[in-house]
Amino acid sequence: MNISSADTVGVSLSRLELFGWRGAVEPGIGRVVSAHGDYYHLVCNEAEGEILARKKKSVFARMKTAAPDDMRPVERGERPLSPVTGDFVRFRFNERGDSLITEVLPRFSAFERKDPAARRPAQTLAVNFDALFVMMSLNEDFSPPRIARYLELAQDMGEAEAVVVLTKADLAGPGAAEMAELEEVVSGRARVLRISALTGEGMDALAGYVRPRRTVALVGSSGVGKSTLLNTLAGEEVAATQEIQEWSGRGRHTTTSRELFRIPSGALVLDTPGIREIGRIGEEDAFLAKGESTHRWRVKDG
Ligand SMILES: Nc1nc2c(ncn2[C@@H]2O[C@H](COP(=O)(O)OP(=O)(O)O)[C@@H](O)[C@H]2O)c(=O)[nH]1
Ligand SMILES: [Mg+2]
Repeated sequence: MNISSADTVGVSLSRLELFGWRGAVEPGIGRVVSAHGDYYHLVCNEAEGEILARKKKSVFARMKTAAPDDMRPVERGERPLSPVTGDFVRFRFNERGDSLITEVLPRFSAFERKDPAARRPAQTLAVNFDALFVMMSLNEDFSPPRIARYLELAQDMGEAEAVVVLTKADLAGPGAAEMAELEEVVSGRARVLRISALTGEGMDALAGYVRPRRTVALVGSSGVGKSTLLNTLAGEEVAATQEIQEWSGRGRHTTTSRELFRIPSGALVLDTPGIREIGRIGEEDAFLAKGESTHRWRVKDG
């Protein structure tokens, strides 16, 4: 891929715009490229590379109530959004130390795991993406019900397109009946693409999504090939991948946090760990990780 795409020729774009910002360019706006506990790495127009920022405590402090947090129904929007990787934020730049994040700007898309059964806020898996690649491999991991669940969650994600990306097309895949089942659950709600990072099969079809200043979010179970796809698109190893464990056919956990990469073509790719790593290990997690015959949430406590 070529860095000097048509998109960047003749136009001088700020760093923030190169990282996907499409609003008015003002000082003090950054994009979160990774989050590590209380620390956030931001890209912005104020500095080269990445700067370190923390949340301004008085803005993001949790409200104190008598009830334990997980017993209190939390309405969306009740407290300020906490930044996650992919967010655009306002921050107070500090040249000599940590900058302070003061606000999370509205998200144009968000992929969330809502769980009405457990009374806790939705888990935000990816934000501000133009395309959501719902990835699943064509080997043992293949499960149409899981894809159905992802597409269900993607329904109100905002201004973005969901694309089902079936990986490892070079391996002996599922039979015709299983493929028909997949087609049925997708039922025209999303394009279905088949790729192999190994042979390059189907990679051309991704070009329409992997474009300068557009963000592609990769979601799907651990081991399906998300980081491998990122590396293939980048043309170099930017993320660690894993060897599938022979005995289980399942991957080990390599990508442990979400990270946003700008690849040489100018596209932005958000790599995520499998749902199990970012969620609590519980019934709902197993649900997305393994797939079930029903598309409903299990009610955990009743
Ligand atoms: N045969 C085959 N293996 C692949 C392909 N893409 C990824 N893999 C392998 O699948 C394993 C898991 O890949 P990884 O990218 O770490 O998965 P992630 O957990 O979704 O990020 C690694 O051993 C990769 O080499 C593919 O297209 N074909
Ligand atoms: Mg990974």
